[in-house]
Amino acid sequence: MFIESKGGLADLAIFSGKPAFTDPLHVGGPNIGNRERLFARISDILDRRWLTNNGQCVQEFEQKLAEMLGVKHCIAMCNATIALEITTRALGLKGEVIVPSFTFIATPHSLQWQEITPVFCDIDPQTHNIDPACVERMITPRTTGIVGVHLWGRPCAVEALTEIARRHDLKLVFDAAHAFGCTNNGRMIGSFGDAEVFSFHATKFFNTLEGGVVATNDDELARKVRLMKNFGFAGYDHVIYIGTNGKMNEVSAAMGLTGLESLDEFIAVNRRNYECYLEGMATVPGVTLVAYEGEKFNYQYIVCEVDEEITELNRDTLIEILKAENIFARRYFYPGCHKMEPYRSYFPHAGLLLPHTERLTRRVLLLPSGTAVGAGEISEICRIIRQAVTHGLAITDRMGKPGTCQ
Ligand code: T4K
Repeated sequence: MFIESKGGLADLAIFSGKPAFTDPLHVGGPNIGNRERLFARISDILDRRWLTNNGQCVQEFEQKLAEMLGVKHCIAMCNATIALEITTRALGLKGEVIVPSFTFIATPHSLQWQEITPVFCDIDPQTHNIDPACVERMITPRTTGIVGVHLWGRPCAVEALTEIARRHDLKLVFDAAHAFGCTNNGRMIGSFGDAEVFSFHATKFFNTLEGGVVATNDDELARKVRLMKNFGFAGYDHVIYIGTNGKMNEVSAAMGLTGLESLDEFIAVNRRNYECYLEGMATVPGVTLVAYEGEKFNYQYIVCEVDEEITELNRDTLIEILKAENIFARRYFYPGCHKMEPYRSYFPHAGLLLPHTERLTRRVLLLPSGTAVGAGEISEICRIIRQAVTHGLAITDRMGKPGTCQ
């Protein structure tokens, strides 16, 4: 897949060298489980002529997830964004809800969509997760809940947030979109707070094409979520609640059941890739890999922080260099939700309260991983980054400082 090793500065594709890779390498390249098993399941679905609406595969998938996560209820959904909307609605959240700005835009959008105000909170620069001390400072009489995000699959401060929620009588939801298969204090993420929401989008290491799941131990909440994801139907011709359509279809559930059978393998590949990156980056000054230590992780995201003072190379310049080589690195979650619409218009000064978020959005870089990437590719990616950093100043002089590329 890759063509040649890079030597000097002139070899870099950005300066007209040959790209290192013929095919693009992506951050979110999907993992595919066993095709025969998947096709057999889809064939059964077609034979049964039951394609959605709480079919056999969805029921089996929900049961397997609940067993794996050690939680009473798992409700499969069409995606995590709708799952977050339904969960926060079913919990009766209104007014203001505290969320990190350093997250995917779906986290605040799921609230704003219901005219709940997302109040952006700063993060702990070490963990990249919402800072409980900051959460406490943002609470007002209008606050009804907190949505913590387990960013990169690293658990946020679950215990501290639980205590704050208890003390202030707030609901606590975790956006666990990144955290499938991960633990907090040795316990599977999925049963913390009032509910946790996972994403099984194609770009996640475990996917159902599109999909998500709400996990909760709360019987009443589970009942409401089930009603709401099915238009509020409690039975034929019997609607008792306002609802929407959040259902997972049978083919997605079949993909999920098949993926579960390869879950350990997906995680092993991610872990091996992460270790290859650790080794390859060890000799790159100014580029630090986010650490996965002390818990069970899925290792799906390879996250770097670029310290421009050391690299003498802007993070965005590095992205351009990699792109020319067919390495599609990403700068999740630039520029921070508070700087995207409608929030930047609603809260033009939010950044003043988010210094760590603003700093991190200028430093973070995600590198390709997953089953489409192996040790050879990673070694080459690291070599290119090392090469670029070695010539950081010369490259910056030659290219200028983009800093504003989208
Ligand atoms: N909360 C958090 C914290 C989240 O990160 C997310 C989603 C959500 C909530 C909401 O979950 P969902 O409602 O999506 O279930 C992607 C995903 O679309 C999004 O699901 C994910 N987070 C986010 C972190 O990443 P983009 O804008 O980066 O997607 P896109 O289309 O650029 O794909 C990323 C890369 O993956 C591409 O460069 C190419 C590759 N790719 C993508 C797809 C779809 C493939 O190789 N094959 C594919 O099928 O948002």
